[in-house]
Amino acid sequence: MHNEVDSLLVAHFSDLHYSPGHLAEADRCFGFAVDDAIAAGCQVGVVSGDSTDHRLDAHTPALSALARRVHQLTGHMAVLMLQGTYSHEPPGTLDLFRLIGAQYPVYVADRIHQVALCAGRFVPSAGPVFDTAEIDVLVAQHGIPDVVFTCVPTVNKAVLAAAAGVASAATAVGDHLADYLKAASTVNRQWRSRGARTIGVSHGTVNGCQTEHGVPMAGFDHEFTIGALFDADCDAFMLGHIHRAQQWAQEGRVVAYPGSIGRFHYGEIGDKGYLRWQIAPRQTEALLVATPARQTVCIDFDGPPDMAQLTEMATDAADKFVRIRWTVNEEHRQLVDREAIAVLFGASAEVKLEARVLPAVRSRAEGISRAATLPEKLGRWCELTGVEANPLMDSLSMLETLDAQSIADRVLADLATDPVATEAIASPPKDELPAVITALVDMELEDDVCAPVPPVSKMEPDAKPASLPTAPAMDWLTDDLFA
Ligand SMILES: [Mn+2]
Repeated sequence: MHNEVDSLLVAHFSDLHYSPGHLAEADRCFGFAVDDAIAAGCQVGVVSGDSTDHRLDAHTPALSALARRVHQLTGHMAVLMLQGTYSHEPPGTLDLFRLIGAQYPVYVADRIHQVALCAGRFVPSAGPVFDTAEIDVLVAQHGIPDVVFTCVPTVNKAVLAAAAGVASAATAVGDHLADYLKAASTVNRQWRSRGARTIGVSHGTVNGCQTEHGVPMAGFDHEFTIGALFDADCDAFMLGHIHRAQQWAQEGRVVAYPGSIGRFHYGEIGDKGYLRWQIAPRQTEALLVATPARQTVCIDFDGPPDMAQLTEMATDAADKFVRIRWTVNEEHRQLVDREAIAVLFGASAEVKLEARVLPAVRSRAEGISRAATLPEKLGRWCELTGVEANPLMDSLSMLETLDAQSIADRVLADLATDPVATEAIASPPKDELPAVITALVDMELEDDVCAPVPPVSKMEPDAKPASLPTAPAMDWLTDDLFA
């Protein structure tokens, strides 16, 4: 099949994330993709990293499920597995897969290098790229390869600097990679001139790509630029790491992410699938074949959930994974009827309710607990909140020394001598005063000042404007308390 202009069919899977938690989703989707790739007659399989989600023990059912699928593939095609993110796929995880090839082998790419696939056999380069002598020997022994891979697995900077032969360790990873890809392009052109197809495979972030949440990745610390990838001069560049499918084309060459095989998180947008590549020099295409990934429905409320809206949503949410999030103030948290929501979405595959409760932020009255007496506490509180202390102190001493009747008599007597203040009777202050005391007494146990203290100044017989808290002094009532 090699050395011809006809297309090579390659099945490209990525970010399988096999793990106990993701097993059902990963295996339903990867199982579908493997069956589909075999049925479509794909000739080569590529897994571009993150086959597993994290370190897996040998007895984990997820590991054997993954091995079974890869084994199934190798009954029909050679498979190249690339090392992905270390935290997902600890180095060495893939070693075992070298042993499970059936009719065709599994090749594990865990270093930066090139590897030729010759009639179902992988022949790697000794160094980062094939040198001319190696190419001559390879062609003499195996003929023209069906395809030559340029492999750039997840690497650390030191390894890359060594592989690319770049002395400056301070240079960014992206620069090293760009240097390496440029070096690879010279070799790729040689292969192409002999009739071999060329494929790049890597696991990393392309600057400007879009995440599965629709967020563009922009910055200087991303591994590749699209330009650097096209500079490698591969007919196809197969990427892993980003979970959203996307592709770029230039002069018949294509760079693409298939995205993750399944939908592993809420809020991931777009189809999930694998890429079926048709690769011919300068005539490459990549088609996303959707997998039966789970469907998720997400809604966020700024405030308590709107039950009418949820009722409407629920009609279309059967068998889907539903996440409902809301943000409420602490005092409104009881307004949400979780059970009613769960009943609404009874037919859904999963209902995840996430409440974000905004705590009432209390102003701390620092040092108030160290004040020994009630008047001292009141004094400290007035100091911290900017309230004039004298009228409150007078009222406090009155409360401490007189009974209710005497206080009332005294207020009335003062009013009789000061007719201007008569209106103050309209709002009987008597009921409000104990609240002040309660609030202050509470402070002995807790330093919080949480209850809005009633405007005590009304008790001031003179009702002088000066005794009323001035506007800025009242800020704590409205602004600070719940800021
Ligand atoms: Mn991944």
